[in-house]
Amino acid sequence: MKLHLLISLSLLATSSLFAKQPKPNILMISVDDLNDWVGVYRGHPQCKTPNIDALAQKSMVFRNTSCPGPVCGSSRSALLSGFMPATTGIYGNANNMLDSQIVQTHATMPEYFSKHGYLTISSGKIFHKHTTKNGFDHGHWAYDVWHNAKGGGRVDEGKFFSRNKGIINGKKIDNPKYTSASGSPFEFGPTKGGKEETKDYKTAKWFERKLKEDYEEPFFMSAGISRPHLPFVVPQEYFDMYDLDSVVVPEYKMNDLEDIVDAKGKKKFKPHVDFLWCQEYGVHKEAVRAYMASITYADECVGVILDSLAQSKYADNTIVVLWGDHGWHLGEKMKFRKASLWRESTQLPFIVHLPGMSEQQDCDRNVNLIDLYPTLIDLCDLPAKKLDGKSIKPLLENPELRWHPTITTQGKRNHSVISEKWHYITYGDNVEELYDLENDPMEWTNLANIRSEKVTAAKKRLRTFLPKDNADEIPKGSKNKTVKTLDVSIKPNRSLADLK
Ligand SMILES: [Ca+2]
Ligand SMILES: [Ca+2]
Repeated sequence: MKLHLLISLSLLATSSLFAKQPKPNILMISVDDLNDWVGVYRGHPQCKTPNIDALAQKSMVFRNTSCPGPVCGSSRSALLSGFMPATTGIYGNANNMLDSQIVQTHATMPEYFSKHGYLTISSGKIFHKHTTKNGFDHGHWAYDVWHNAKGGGRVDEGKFFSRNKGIINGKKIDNPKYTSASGSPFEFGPTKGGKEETKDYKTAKWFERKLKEDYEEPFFMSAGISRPHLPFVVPQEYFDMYDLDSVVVPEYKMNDLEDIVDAKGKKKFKPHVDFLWCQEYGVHKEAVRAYMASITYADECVGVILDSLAQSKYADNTIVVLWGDHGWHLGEKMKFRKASLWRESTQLPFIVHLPGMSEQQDCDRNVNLIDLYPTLIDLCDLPAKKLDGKSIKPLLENPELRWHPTITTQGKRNHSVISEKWHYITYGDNVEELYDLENDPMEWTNLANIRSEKVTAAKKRLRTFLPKDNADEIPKGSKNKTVKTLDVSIKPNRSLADLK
């Protein structure tokens, strides 16, 4: 009897040992400020992204993905910490996630994978960058291997556009209405040199080398591509792919903002300064072409990394995830850039390839970048962890599964709740918006103040998804106490063993 038990136990141990599959590797590619103009998303009829489209052809394409927050800092901090802005108080680009109490006690996504046996490797923009008293905080502290991405490319001054500096096609045209307006530089134009000297291309080549190396542990590689983020400055060859005269400009209505008003009837929004500048100088097409050129350049860099993976021994056991951190307006709702709760800002491309997938599948459910951390834990069979998102592994198995709406937060008490049918927006000052996405995908007609049972019912249901608590914003980084020189030897006082 005793011997029998012993044999059974040893058989059990042996079989479970053999049953244990090696953990899949992860290749996560982030493309900064990439909106739905990616070919497969059909957000623009002309934008060329052959490499991302090729990835899509063997992946799950999530067609309705929201960002946790509609700027780099809040979106990335939520994705990487696993906690929403209303939980952490990280609402904007000036909030460093390390100042949030919950982040101080919980492992970020790469740290959690490192803690559980993965080798984490990163280069390019993954974490939002901050200046600190000790130099730049790149989020380098979260990785086992981190490479500082560098590169440039001198702009061709004769073909340069800058709203802030008052430059149109290389010519100085000062207009204080635009040059004195606030906002980071709105600039675009080609570089004089080729792609070989640019940062993202160099980053891609660095990953090409990394994918040729041998690893004892499974790896989690995070590649951050910085374009199409402003300035839209990329080599001339990408501008040449788009004929300026035939560039299609997004649709907008000049009276679009008039139906978003407070209780006194006062309009909440004005046309954006970049939009007005493009109108006044007739350069909307130039801006759209520069954004598309930047996307096509970013796509080529993504292609270098994906081709390297395909040619490597890791091709068949690596999960590939590609995401943009939020959307981007190019004139829709008389706005440029991000940082709004409208659909153009909150929606982004999100593509997941699992080993063995060989065909494109589409999922229309409302998912969120906050779901990525728990999803990767689930897919790699790491110990479960309580986070704000929810694993979308069930949707990767069955994209038709019933799901639920999701939210985006921009500053304390300002939220967007989106379902496949409706988009509800509520601001701390009680202004509301409601759009019928099926009949009004451009979000032109605000229904929030219309008296109708349908509207009342939609608002009531969507409001149930709002967070119950809204954390106070954590302190903003103080500019006069900061150092901008790189010092990656400085790391926060974090020990993986102590992090939850
Ligand atoms: Ca961004
Ligand atoms: Ca409107």
